[in-house]
Amino acid sequence: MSAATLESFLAELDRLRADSEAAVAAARDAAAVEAARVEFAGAKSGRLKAIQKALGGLAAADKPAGGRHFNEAKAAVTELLAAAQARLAVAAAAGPPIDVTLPGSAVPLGHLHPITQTIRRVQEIMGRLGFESVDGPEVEDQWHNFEALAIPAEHPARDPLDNFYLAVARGADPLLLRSQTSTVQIRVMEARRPPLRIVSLGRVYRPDTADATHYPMFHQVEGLLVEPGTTMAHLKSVLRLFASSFLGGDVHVRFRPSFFPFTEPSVEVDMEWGGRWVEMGGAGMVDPAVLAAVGYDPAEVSGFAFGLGVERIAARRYGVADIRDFYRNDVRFLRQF
Ligand code: FA5
Repeated sequence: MSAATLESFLAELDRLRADSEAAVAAARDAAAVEAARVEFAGAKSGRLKAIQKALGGLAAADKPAGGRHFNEAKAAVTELLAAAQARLAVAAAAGPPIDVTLPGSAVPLGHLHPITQTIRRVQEIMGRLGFESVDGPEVEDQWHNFEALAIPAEHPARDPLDNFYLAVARGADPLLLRSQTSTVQIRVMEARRPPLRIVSLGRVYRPDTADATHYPMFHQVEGLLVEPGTTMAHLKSVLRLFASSFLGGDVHVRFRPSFFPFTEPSVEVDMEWGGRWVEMGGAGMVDPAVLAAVGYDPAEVSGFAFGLGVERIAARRYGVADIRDFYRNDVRFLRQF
């Protein structure tokens, strides 16, 4: 290069910078970056080297300005090449490029336990029938677990329900883990006036030995409706509507005479689904004595109540033969729901 004037010298530097930027931007791999480095910054025949030589041909007065611009251009080109090399090194460390068109690998998500799913489904179906979901305590006093439900201390109905007592201060009323969700009937009736339509779903505890249909901790759905003019026909309709929604298809409901101290008359509720009758729970008309004990007038209102076993209806719904499977914590089993 025989640049004699400062203008042509600076123009050559500008061209070099523009060319080097274009070459680095177009470089897709290490070989292309290396080729750009040799072309622009090569020690023997790089273009920077050639321009540096031309610096000597400038007029003495132009040399300081020419030298300053040359140094700037050299620094810019060097930095450009170093950045391109660093970029490639990072890309190489990150492995092969990602193909965003490939299907992603799914992140395994957990899901709700089948009993929780059943509880939510029951609440949803009963909600559509106008029953509000309410909660009650799992640690209960004897009044709500027994006496208010017309089960006095010496009553034989207490035996299968008497369960896990908590240590309390001497002289205090003993507390226990509730053995049925019927406790919530009493709590709600004590706190509110009719008309009432509630469901309560929760854990209960009994001294039962675990087998295919029993577990010492299980869940119940309690339903309570208190309105003037309520009859057994309403009870049966509600249970049948519930069973049809929950199990799907036309479910038949059968009442068998039974006894619960807090309902009169009392029945066992069976449901026929898939050609088999299965006992789902107990039910009946709220005993007038229970209504009176919570301050309702039995001449004015009547009500029905039912209590179903959640594990039993879940087992029926999902075709599970042994309710103990729900609590074995075997994810291969639980994953199916
Ligand atoms: C009761 O608990 C009454 N409170 C039901 C009731 C409510 C009657 C309102 C009248 C009015 P029972 O003890 O039968 O009744 O239990 C109801 C249901 O809970 C049973 O039908 C069964 O489905 C379920 N169940 C009872 N014991 C167990 C157990 N150990 N494991 C799993 N489910 C059980």
